[in-house]
Amino acid sequence: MASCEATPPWSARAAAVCEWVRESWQAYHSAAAPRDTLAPIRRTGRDDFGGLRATAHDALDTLRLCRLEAEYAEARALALGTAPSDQFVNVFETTIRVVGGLLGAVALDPDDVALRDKARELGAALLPAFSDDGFVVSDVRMSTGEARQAPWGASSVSEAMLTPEFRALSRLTGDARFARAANAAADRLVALSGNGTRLLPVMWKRHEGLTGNRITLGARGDSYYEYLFKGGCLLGVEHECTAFRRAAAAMRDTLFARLDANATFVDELVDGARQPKMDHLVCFLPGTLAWAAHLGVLDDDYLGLAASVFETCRRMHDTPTGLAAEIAHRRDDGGGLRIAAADRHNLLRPETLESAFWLWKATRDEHYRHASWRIVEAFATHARAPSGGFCSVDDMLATPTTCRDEMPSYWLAETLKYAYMTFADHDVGRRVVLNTEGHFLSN
Ligand code: DMJ
Repeated sequence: MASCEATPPWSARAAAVCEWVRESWQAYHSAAAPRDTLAPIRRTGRDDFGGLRATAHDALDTLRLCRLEAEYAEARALALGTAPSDQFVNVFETTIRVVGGLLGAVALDPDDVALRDKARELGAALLPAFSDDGFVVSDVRMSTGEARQAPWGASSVSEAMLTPEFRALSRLTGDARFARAANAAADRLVALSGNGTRLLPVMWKRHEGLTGNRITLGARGDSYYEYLFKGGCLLGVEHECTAFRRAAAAMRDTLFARLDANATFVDELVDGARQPKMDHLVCFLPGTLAWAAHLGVLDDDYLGLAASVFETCRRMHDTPTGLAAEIAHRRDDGGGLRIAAADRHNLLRPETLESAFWLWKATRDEHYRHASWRIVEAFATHARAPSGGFCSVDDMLATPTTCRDEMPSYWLAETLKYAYMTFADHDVGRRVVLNTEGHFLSN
């Protein structure tokens, strides 16, 4: 996989991002490894993903892209030393961060048999979550194979759609069990959606089917749609790609709301009624729509729609700090965005940067690189932990900001990676698949 030479100042900006990658890794490695994540204020580690060394796995392919070879060796050693957890772990988070991180490293170095075998070992320890009827329970104790449903008794549709990672595992290992398990769940979900004609309520119970009253492209729903595109259209699974096309039309017709001539908000539906609420998580969508239109999977019109939804995401960052809130509301007095007091935290999330990358690739409009630079500058200014690393922020409207004692692992996997790839103009092929955590599953 080649990287095009970027012209200044973009190459300098790519280098600045890699320096933040180095700083973030160093802070994690010195104070938190081998725990899952860095608590940057107390300068300690926390096991919030079952002690699977989540940050080490999540950092692998980003460190490689930045050519931080010594740091990559540290992360690789931690990853290879990871044992299946003896706690119940969330199957989705473990798949996207831990298995996804290993697969990302293997995609960039296909000769690394040891990392591939670790991906196989940890992936196999998740298989008890999948059952022959196509249901996926949320939690597994990897060391014993016990599978259980989360206490609320349901999985989300995002948690059950894991086709890109499990198909990659089958392709790399020759073991068909991985793809078979994920395909069964995807087939059931696609069937429940009327082959894409209906957007899905986000919760799924084994014996009751889809439950709950909320349809959202944000929390619990987001990556189901992302994976219809990536697993379906990019991996050539036609019925999933058809479902993606239909779902894109359904979103456009039932959830999109114009803020003005340039910006489109994405509502939620509760009991069929529009709710003018948009999670920052929804900001993965413009990138997905733009790339799908660029590849000819969707009509050209979707490129304009993608740009318009992106503009709403960009405006979420028009704040005193340049940081977005976790959730925005659409004002009903015409036009702008409203932030509720409870939603003012910023969790170093990647989605707007992710979409800027795909829109930059699809359009070559430097607007998207400039928008990305403003966002990472805001992180560098307002989300630095005093004693090293970066931190989520309590209130993105208040300056100076107050650090939360957490540096999420996706900061290294996704947020900084998409920024780097935008500024370096990293050359991804037309059919490259990155999982929902930003890990390369192919190159
Ligand atoms: C990441 O772990 C993944 O992008 C996931 O799909 C959603 N949440 C975070 C980032 O915000």
